[in-house]
Amino acid sequence: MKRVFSGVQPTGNLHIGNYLGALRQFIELQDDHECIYCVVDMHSITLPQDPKELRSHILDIAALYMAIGIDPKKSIMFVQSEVSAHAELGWILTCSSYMGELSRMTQFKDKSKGKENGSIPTGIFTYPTLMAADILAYDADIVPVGNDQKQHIELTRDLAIRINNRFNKNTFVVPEGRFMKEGARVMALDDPTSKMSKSAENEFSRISILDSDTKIKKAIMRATTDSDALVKFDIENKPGISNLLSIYSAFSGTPISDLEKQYDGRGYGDFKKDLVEVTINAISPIREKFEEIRNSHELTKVLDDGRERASVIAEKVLARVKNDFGIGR
Ligand code: AQP
Repeated sequence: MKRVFSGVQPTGNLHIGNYLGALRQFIELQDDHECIYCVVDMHSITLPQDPKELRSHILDIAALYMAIGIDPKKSIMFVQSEVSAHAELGWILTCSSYMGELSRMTQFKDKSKGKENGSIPTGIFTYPTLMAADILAYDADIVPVGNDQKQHIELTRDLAIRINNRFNKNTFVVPEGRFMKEGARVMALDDPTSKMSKSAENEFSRISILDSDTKIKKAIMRATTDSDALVKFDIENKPGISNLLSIYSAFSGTPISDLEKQYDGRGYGDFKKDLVEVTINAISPIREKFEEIRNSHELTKVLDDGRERASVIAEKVLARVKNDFGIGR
């Protein structure tokens, strides 16, 4: 069975971009793969977080994993900082990476925008090597993620191949990214030229899985479109309506071309009203399940068990890597 690894940062609650781009794949894969899903809390502290909120979001994300359908009997679920092999392997990979390749990461460029060189946190620079460690620590074959992570997966592959070539051994399994056809990159509702994000200031730029029906309706009805009232997919000239069409298609399973025909001549009002309904129908069952799981004893047990199972795998890989590098005795 092929092994799958992926993670989500607990920097806030999941939005529909995370869900459509990454998490839907997590569920699809768990029946015929060995799946390992992580709450990557060490990534969250690359930028300052309120400690109380962070701890609460870790459990929120874990509960959301289960609420969307991750079955702990089939998949391993755990919290990154509880398995120390991630940090150790992260350092080893940082030592094998180059300043040049890390400087080219677009996410680093975005997150450091507007900051003076001297005050850019080092963590947002080296974050991709920790992400590579997360994946390589499990000998993962497949990494289901959104499109925004493509470059980081490429770096992970480059590092694995570089180290394998250096030692002329299979020190690492070289993983592959897996991306959705619809929803791989959901854009912000207030600015369809940037991706939907948990940490964007405007809460109406995103729809979180735990949002109320009223908030969902408001966010969709005020989403940026254009003035020609034509429901047509055209990323270049009509990025707002194209984004909404992708979301509609991803939730309903209706191809975009069929949606264009369905809403031909009907304007944006009707389209948005139906999109509200489609979105609420898709995410309200997740919200209800989340409420049941969030404070349950079961969640604690699942994460404890996940930590033990993940540690066994990662420690074995780390021992192999340390041996190949010649560190330790
Ligand atoms: N807008 C998006 N569209 C499709 N997929 C997305 N992902 C994130 N945003 C979108 C995918 O969701 C998974 C988890 O992401 P993450 O939390 O680990 O980190 P991120 O990519 O930095 O997500 P956010 O929401 O933008 O968080 P902040 O605001 O904290 O930076 C990943 O597979 C990602 O590709």
